Amino acid sequence: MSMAEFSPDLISILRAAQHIAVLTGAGVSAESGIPTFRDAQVGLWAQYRPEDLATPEAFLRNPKLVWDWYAWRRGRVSQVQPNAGHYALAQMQQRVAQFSLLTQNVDGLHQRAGSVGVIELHGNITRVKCSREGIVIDRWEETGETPPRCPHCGAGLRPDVVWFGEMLPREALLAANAATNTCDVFFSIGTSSLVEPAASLGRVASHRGATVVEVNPTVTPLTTHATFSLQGPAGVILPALIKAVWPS
Ligand code: BV8
Repeated sequence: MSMAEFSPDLISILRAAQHIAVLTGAGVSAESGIPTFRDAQVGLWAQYRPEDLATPEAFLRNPKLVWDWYAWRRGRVSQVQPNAGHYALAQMQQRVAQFSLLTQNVDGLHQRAGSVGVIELHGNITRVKCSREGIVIDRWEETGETPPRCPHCGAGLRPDVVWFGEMLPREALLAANAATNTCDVFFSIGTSSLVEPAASLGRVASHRGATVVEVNPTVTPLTTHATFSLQGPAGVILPALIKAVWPS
């Protein structure tokens, strides 16, 4: 996209912004080769819906199946790289007085692209925690049993992510609400705006008068609340937007 494609109003608003908040979803990682949550599952996992596996009930019912699904996803994340959209957000952070990056993604790609202080609303698939104590476990004995057992209490280990039906981490939610309530500009990038409570943040920002910018190839429930709707892939739009707003 060229500079001509962006509204002069958007460019001047971003240049003047003191606090930009950004909410990202699986769409930001699509161009890294990670299928979005609503893309069809592949291979062995094609028979399952993510919503049916990403729950405490699924883990209780079949801990090995859920552990193996996350182990497969962890392996896939380790083989991909951040894309131009991730890097553009790390650059934006350098250009703005205050920048809050809230992500629903669990792949850690924002951090690998250089973003700091990332607020992980749904946890991080590269971390593992004890299913009983809730503490992050870095090392465990591989006995061939899956899921492996907590070295402290012997309970099964699980991914350190927020499953459907589970509360979001309190600190992350407080930080996300604070950023939403104080930012000048709220970006919603690569999310279908369906999963709560993250999906409400854009509407809250819009209702309090922040400028809301949506970046998504398709229309979502947030689009009608957005001040600017940039329709296209994040990996194309974001680098072009950075160049247009901060050319030096
Ligand atoms: C909770 C971690 C208290 C696990 C995930 C209020 C109303 C209705 C329902 C609820 C509600 N409150 C709670 C619920 C229930 C539930 C919920 O929201 N259900 C939905 C489905 C209706 N929420 C919860 O359970 C949350 N907990 O609120 O606790 C509570 C509990 C029960 C009842 C009441 C209160 C916990 C939610 C967290 C779940 N964990 N992930 C894992 O990853 O395995 S959510 C999962 O979905 C991922 O984190 C993912 O990021 C997230 C959201 O999906 P998106 O990121 O938006 O991805 P999606 O595929 O949907 O869309 C991709 C988008 O990208 C598309 O729009 C596409 O067009 C776009 N795109 C594609 N390519 C590109 C692109 N955009 C830009 N560039 C591209 N190249």
